[in-house]
Amino acid sequence: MRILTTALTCALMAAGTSAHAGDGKKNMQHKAGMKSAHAKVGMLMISEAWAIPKAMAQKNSVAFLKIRNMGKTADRLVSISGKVAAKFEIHTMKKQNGHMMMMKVKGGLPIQAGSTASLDPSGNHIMIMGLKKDLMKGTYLALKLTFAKAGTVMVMVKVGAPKSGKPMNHGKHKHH
Ligand SMILES: [Cu+2]
Repeated sequence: MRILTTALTCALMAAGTSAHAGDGKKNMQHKAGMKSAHAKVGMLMISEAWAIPKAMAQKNSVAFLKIRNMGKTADRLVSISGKVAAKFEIHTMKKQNGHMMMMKVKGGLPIQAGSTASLDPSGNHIMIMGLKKDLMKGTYLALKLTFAKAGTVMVMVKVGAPKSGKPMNHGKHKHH
């Protein structure tokens, strides 16, 4: 129920701002002070953005989010950038020789029309590589997502697992 409520709130907020946007292609992001872990760009709705807390010394972390495509055409998440780390990659997990391996998604992550691409601890994720600061629980980090068609949008990613999130140890997976 929590997910539905969040989506609904987000839809209402987006609807509220669209009247003032003028340019339909402009990103309708929330003011930085609002610290909302969701955003909208074009027909894409980003929600439930969160990252695993890590100390800078641990070098890497992982972020998750959901992208809902309310449009009639498919899009792709092609790149991610941000100030907290040197590099960001879209990864997927595959079982190889009995081990879970992470691999870079080449050519971007597809987001089919009318569906939701879910990045969660069981599969696809945003790999945050080369941390430049600690990711402390309860803080937010800004990520810029670039889509092939919808363009770019900033999303505030909450550090710390959401209540519904299962605990996991991502660090134990073999990298590439
Ligand atoms: Cu990864």
